Amino acid sequence: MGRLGRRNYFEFETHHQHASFNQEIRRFGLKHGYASAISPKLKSFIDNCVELCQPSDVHICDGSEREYKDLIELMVKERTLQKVPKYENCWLARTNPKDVARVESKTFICTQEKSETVPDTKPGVKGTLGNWISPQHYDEAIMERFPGCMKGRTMYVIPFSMGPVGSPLSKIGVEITDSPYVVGSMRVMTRIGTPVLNQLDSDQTFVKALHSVGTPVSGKHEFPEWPCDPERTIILHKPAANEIVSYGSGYGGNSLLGKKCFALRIGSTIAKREGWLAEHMLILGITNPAGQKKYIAAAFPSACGKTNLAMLNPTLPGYKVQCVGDDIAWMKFDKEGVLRAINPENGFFGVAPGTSDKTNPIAMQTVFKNTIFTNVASTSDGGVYWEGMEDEVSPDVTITDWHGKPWTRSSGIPAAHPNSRFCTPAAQCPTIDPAWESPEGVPISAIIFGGRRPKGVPLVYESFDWQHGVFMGASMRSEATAAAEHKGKVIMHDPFAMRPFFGYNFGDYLKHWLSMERRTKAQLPKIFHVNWFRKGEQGEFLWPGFGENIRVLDWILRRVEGNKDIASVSPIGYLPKPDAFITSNLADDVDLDELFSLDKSFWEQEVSELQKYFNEQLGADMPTAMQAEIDALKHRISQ
Ligand code: OXD
Ligand code: MN
Repeated sequence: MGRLGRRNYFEFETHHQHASFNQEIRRFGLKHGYASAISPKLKSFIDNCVELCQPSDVHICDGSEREYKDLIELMVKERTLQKVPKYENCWLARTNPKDVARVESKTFICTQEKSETVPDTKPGVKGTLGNWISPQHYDEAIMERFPGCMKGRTMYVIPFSMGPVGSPLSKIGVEITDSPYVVGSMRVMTRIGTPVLNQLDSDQTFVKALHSVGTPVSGKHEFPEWPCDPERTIILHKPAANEIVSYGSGYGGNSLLGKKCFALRIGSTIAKREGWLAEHMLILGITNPAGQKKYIAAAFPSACGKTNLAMLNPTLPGYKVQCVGDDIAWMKFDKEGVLRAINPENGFFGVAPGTSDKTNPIAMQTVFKNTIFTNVASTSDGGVYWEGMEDEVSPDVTITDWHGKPWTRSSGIPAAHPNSRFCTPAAQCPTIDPAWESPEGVPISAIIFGGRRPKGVPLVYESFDWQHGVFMGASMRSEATAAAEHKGKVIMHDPFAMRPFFGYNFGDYLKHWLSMERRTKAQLPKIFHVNWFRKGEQGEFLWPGFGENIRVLDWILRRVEGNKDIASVSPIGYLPKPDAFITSNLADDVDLDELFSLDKSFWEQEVSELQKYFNEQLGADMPTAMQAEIDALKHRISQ
């Protein structure tokens, strides 16, 4: 175990003195003069990380423009970034091809007891609802990787706020990293620097997040411009200590620790303790032609169109959709019983392929300034390219793929990695909602669940009540996408779109959702399920999607307003009555009958698959209310 022994480096220790911190900082040459504004807790955290990682330098980030420019310059020098000259302040990173997605199999939650993290699976069945690590193995995993891992590198300290600085719904974190790419991206995705540090000047608690890109055991980086250690990558969370430790990957959710690690995994455990919800949901506001505005939150698995829906460009005249957030919602009932939501993020880390003027014109107006692109292709006229942009690039430009190799349409491989991303400030989205940073959050009237379901699942249906809605969330399934390491188009269970992001036992998570019904005064939002991805016999999509999805939102809004005449009861929930949908100017070949058809044998199979899934994955942790919902669904289908 070496000189440092097996001591826990991140739980604050009282013996750390102010003076020792200042000595460390002097020794490592603090670049920004904040020592006096740093709280003892933060000093202690930095001190521990310095001792463990032994960086050559410590840089406390102030979040300024100047600092950002310096970091960009450094990354260009180190060839981590290249300029994208066609656009204003845009940059392109190409990662090591082994570091391109979240690594769910290497992501762990540490609790004393395994049952706090994962449900009681049936004997012999591999659990798919998270990975547990014991406190001992957690410490060992850190000590096998971190000692001296920042030698010769600068350690950046990023104070960041999830949510608007100072909002009662916001939370503070501090990420320590050796990656300037992470600092630059965190500056886009969260609020960082001096304003946050000022919030920490008392002895306020914060989430401690330590990240290193790591060094392979061989000591050699395959791609020096994108250092990482894919063989030993590990992402650790310890909810009891509000702690995140990530090693070996510089990419996305593995390294921008405010996003999945804090806002969802640690966030869900804080939410459970404090009685609110931290969810993988977009938030949007819809104004109808009468000028009435409502907000909804919607959960879809990664890469299923959350960003497209959040930036929807309605095809129906008189409707306006505005974006509050595209990935995460923190929601809490206020004193009046209204569910209020904030987007804890400050930017969009969106999947680039598939984004075009046709699918998401608002994103196309958003992402071509102040953006860090990762693993997209580049064009000879100084721009970027990805699958879906065929009509947006001039035919005479040549394209260089995400590996940096010449590419043509006949190459037979994608030019951009399927999980390539844009990282863009939310504030520059032309449809950003005026209340997107409102400290009290926006009032949520409806919650939508959805996934990619090529067969059997209608365009939209509504739950009978809250408990049935919770069951609908728990029953979510979707085709696998490229956001994580899964292969192929298998239909995966992804309850609440949270399967990769639960911070605690899914059985307890369900009980937490169910408990909302027992809150006094809570005005529970209505719950819906949508499926934009149903396919016909020939494999063609039955629904045009994108801007046309406003027709579905319109029906949802009218249901929220209490319109009873537009829905009829079906075995799976309320379905729109045939004439309840606005169909004006909808393409003639949209077959609404087929889109809403329910096939008895499909649903019999679905319910038995759900029963099997819950039995195997939840075992004794299955709430009785969920079994009651399965039984009721089975009964209704058999009628
Ligand atoms: C994301 C994801 O990056 O869900 O948002 O993978
Ligand atoms: Mn996501």
